[in-house]
Amino acid sequence: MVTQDENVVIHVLNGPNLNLLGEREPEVYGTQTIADVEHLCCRICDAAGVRMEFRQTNSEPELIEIIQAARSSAGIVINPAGCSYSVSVLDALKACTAPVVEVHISNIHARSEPWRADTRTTGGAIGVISGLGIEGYGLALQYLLGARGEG
Ligand code: CA2
Repeated sequence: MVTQDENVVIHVLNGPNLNLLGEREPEVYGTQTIADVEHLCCRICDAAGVRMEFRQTNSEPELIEIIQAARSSAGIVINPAGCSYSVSVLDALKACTAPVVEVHISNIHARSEPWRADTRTTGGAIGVISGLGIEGYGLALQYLLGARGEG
């Protein structure tokens, strides 16, 4: 059994409408739900002995508050969804000492709407994973968990 280190917290944050994941546009977002995303993330953090806080909000101001509260944690995985184009969310991410990895379920560079690729928030992240479905969350967590051991 891996012992949980209660002092090490990784945050997985989700923006507007991701609570509806799995309900429509399965050809773009797949059929898995936000609960499936939480299970996936929980499994990975549990195995690493790290505490995870998983949040989804439909409110941009609330997302900013959540980011601020998480700013000095061990890491943040964020799918800002429709808030990906927000200067205020970018500014909140830039104020974080926590390493940030941005995730998009779909490949925002291959979508029919070119504006989807013009994310502002990516400027506040170490890197971005886009188009690998919900597996992107797992890969982002693996990166943050690996980076933690590198001192
Ligand atoms: O691909 C992603 O993860 C996105 O961040 C998802 C956002 C979209 O605005 C971004 O351009 C790309 C949309 C989130 C809402 O997702 C739903 C999925 C299925 C059903 C309802 C909402």
